[in-house]
Amino acid sequence: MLANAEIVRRFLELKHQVHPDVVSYIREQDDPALIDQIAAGVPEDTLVVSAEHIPGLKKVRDGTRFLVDPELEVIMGSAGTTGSVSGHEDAVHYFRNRYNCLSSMIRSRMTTMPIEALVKSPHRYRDEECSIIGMVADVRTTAKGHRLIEVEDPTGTIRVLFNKGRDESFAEAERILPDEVLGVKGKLSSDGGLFFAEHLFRPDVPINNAPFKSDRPGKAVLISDVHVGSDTFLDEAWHRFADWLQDSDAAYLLIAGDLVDGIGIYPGQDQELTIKNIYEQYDVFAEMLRDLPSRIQIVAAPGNHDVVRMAEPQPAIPPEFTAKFPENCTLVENPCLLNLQGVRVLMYHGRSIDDMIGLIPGASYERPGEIMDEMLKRRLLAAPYGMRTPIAAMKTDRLVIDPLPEILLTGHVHICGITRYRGVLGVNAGTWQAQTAFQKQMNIHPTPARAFVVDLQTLQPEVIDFS
Ligand code: D5M
Ligand code: FE
Ligand code: ZN
Repeated sequence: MLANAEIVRRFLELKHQVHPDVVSYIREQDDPALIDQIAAGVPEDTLVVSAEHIPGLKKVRDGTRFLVDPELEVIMGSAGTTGSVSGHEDAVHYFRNRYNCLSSMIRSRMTTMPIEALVKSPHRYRDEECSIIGMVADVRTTAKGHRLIEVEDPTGTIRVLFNKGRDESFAEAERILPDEVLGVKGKLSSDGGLFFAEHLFRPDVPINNAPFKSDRPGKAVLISDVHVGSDTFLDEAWHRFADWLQDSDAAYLLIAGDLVDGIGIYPGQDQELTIKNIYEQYDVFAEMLRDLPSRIQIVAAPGNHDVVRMAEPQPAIPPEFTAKFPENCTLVENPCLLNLQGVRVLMYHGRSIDDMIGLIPGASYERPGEIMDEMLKRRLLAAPYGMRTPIAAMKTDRLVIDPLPEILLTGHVHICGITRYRGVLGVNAGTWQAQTAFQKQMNIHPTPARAFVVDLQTLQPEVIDFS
């Protein structure tokens, strides 16, 4: 199998730099002849060989877009669709559903075998390169610094070792999260008890992913974490934003959760509240929305400070709190998938970012865009079950990213970030709350009072600072 460094070196010999997407494509195809084929078609003045230079690889987008009227549709996560959970049975279905969705994405790119086949006839597969797809049941670092994981498919379980000497797969192995689904290529140990990994494969975004763009004008404004009721809510900045919206040509306003600060969310919170009644917090928020132009379609989802259950998917904020909300506001669940003029927006509050920052080496609150890339690679909004992000195990896994959106919108960390991963635009929209005492203690520096405007015809974002 070709190593990354070898692929890069071969292109350098041909006087080309090469994009990592092309490197991983060649590695997955496992066909050294591809390098010459690709290089032959690259125009001389090309600085970096990218996916568009791969012969025969056409940009495709999944599915057809049915345009609706009015041009806002909640594809997934409309109010009342999360349902309740009943326990053990649901957890079994839940993980099976996650495995089925994600393994099929990997299986379309590689030939794999059931774990049971390997485990039951180790002699047959010894010394032969094989591939499996499993969900990560356990992940740890050994005393010698290797990465040892246990993966599970519907037929069996096997331990997989990533040797720290294999630089490139090891860097990825260090980023393995509990409960993500991986494809692994490698060889079985002679006693059949261990699988030596050579490469790992994630469900990922296809490199020929072509995002849909609206064929008519339309702009969406993306914000998050308003935290009404907190003494650090930035009232004046919000009013500047509201004034600006009056004259803007925005058609949509999406709010990714933590609409209000809530009550009893953390110890001593009442000391930091200007509005201590949860109904009043939503009433004030409702008033703020009523002051915005009624032509704007508003979509509001809950976050971990809102009044609904913490476990994701979180239900929409119930009617007893939203009686005063304007008619142009649609309340949705967290996460939800929206269709704006054919452009799909996956809106997720982002609680799992806390877990991912704790687990991924080098990840930082300062760069939420990188975490959004990691979500897209795993095609999961939240991988680990049973950490800081509570997950409601239902029959289907609503945290799987499928279908792919054009835009992924998150919030929660109160720090803006922007990313573009294989055509998908990621925006972490920040907050309307200044630094809290807790964040000061944690050395978290928010970037408040920003709104992101995305042109649905070009998918280009613009950030506007109201601070
Ligand atoms: O979260 C705002 C940010 O502050 C987010 O990055 C998490 C961090 N935060 C908030 N509370 C805690 C606790 N208790 N531990 C660790 N990190 C925390 P928000 O959801 O707005 O409170
Ligand atoms: Fe928040
Ligand atoms: Zn939050």
